[in-house]
Amino acid sequence: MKLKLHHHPNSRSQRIVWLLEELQLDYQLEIHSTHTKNENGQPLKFPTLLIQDNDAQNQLRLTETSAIAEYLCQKQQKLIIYPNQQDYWNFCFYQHYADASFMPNLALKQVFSQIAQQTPWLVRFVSIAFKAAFNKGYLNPEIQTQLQILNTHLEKNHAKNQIWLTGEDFTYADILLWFPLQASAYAYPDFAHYPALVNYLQQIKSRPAFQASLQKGQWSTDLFQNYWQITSK
Ligand SMILES: N[C@@H](CCC(=O)N[C@@H](CS)C(=O)NCC(=O)O)C(=O)O
Repeated sequence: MKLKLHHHPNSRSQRIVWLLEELQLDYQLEIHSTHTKNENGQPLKFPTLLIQDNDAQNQLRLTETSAIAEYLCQKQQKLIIYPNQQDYWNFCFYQHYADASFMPNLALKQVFSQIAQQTPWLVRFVSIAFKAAFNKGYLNPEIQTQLQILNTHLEKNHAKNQIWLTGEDFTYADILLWFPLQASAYAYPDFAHYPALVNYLQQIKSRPAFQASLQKGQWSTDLFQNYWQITSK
C-alpha cells in the first residue's frame, strides 16, 4: 500500500501524521502552508490521504480524519477494540465523540472569535456582544459538560490503573480525541480543574510516535496555543 498525506501544520490533519507514525507505515507527507486547490479546482481538505494498493491500478482518495483512521486501522488490524472485547462499546462511543460532538462546539467558538476580530472596529461591539452571549449561554456550559464527562470517565479508568479511553489499550479513539482536547486546554481557562484530562494529555505527550509526528508535521505549540487562546476571551 502506497500512501500520500496532504497535511496542513497545526490543523486536524496532525492526527493522521501521528496515526501513521503509531502504525509504523511508510508514507509520503506533502505539507501545505496555505490553502490549496485540488486538481478539480476545489479546496483541498486537510487531511486528504491518497491510497494506492499494491495490486490495484486505482488510487483512492480519502478525507475526514475519523474515516481515514478507521480505514487504516481496520486494514492493519491495529489500534482497535474487537466486538468480543469488554470495552468495545466505549470504543464505539469515543471514536465518534471527538469529531461528532466535541469538535463542533470548539469550531463554533473559533468561528465567533474570528468574526469578532474581522468586524470593522466601528461596529465590532455588536459581534463581540453576540459572541459573548452565545459563549456564555450555550458554548461554554456545553464544553464544560463535555470536559466533565471525559474527566470522570478517565478518572474511573485511572482508578483501575488504566490510561486510555478504552482502558488498557491505546486505540485510534485516543488519537482522534487529542486534537479537540488539546484545543480546549487553551480555549477553556479552567482546564486545569480537570486533573484526569491534564494527566491524559501528559501521557499522550510521552509517546515516541506522538513526538515524532509533531516534528514531521511541523507542529508549532505557540501558534496552536495562540489560535485557540483567543477564543477564551
Ligand atoms: N471533519 C474534517 C474537517 C476537515 C477540515 O475542515 N480541515 C480544515 C483544516 S482543520 C481544512 O482543510 N481547511 C481548508 C479548507 O476547508 O479549505 C476532518 O476532521 O477531516
